[in-house]
Amino acid sequence: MPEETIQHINFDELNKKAISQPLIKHIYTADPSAHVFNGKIYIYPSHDIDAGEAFDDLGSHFAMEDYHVISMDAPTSEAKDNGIALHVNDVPWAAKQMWAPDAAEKDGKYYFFFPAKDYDGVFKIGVAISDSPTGPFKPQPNAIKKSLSIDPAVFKDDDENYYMYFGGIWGGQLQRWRTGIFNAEQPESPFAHLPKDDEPALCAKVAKLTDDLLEFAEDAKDIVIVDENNKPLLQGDIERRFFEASWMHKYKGKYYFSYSTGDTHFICYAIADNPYGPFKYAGRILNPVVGWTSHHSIVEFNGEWYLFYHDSSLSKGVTHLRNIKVTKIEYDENGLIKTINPYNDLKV
Ligand code: FUB
Repeated sequence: MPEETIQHINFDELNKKAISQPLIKHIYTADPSAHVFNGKIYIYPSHDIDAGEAFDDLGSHFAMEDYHVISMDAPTSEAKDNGIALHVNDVPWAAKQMWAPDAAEKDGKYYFFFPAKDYDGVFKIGVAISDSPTGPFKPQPNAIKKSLSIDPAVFKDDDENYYMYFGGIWGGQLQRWRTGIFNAEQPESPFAHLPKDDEPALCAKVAKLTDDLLEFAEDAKDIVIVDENNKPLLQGDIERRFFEASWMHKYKGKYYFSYSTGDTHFICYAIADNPYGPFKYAGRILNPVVGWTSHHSIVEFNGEWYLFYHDSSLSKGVTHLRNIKVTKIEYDENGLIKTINPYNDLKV
């Protein structure tokens, strides 16, 4: 995830044209997973810092150490930072890189899901528990068994089953698990072990969670995204294939799987009749934002739908110093989401 040139961007003009402004400005935040618990919005973001790591295609410069929970009474209200909810030093198995998290509520308890690299440099996913949606969260001593890669998103279905969607390629290491065993060869290469361009794309994963939400109840399955001819998207289809940042929401009985295309910077989505898919590619939700990464969540509040997302406008384009934002989303009469241009007619 190298820094791309931002010389051409006039940030005063960009901020004027932006459809929304940073929700908080006193810390850098990214990867906002938003939920409505007890009528209030809680956002579970990454907490970006400048740890002085060199930029590379593995995302080593995303060296985050802790998490803060942000709360809002409504999407237009002031956002409140509730302080440190979990720190890497409190997680026995986690060494570094606290990347995009999520949370779920069950029976009055709050479960915080987060990826981090273990002491062997392998991304796993952990869970931590609290009686409060804002934490502090007490981590389980070990990562979730058979968890791998990054970007957990936990979806509660109407039948009270909970599913975790996860995975990310390049620095997210999903391609290293293709045989079921972690492939540690060529550790510096984000591209080694990827499928060829004319092969089916690597898929995000889904696993139903156990009743206590602490483990996978089944082996993770592939989230296959198919094109207009019902053929799986190919790895070379870089404007549509999955890269990272899974999210699931349900609209009018259909399952909407949304995700980032990474190096082409779109948030796209695909639709299915059940939580496992296959999902049919349906289009773009968000055009590219300032900064290399794009990551989002979608949530309903008082009958309206909102996209929480991030860009790097607050840091004037520093890719690993991002800020969370929110905007409304709209569906057409066929349930398709209207594509959002984050800076109106200005392209980045
Ligand atoms: O925040 C670190 C990583 O950047 C996330 O895990 C990815 O989704 C991307 O946003």
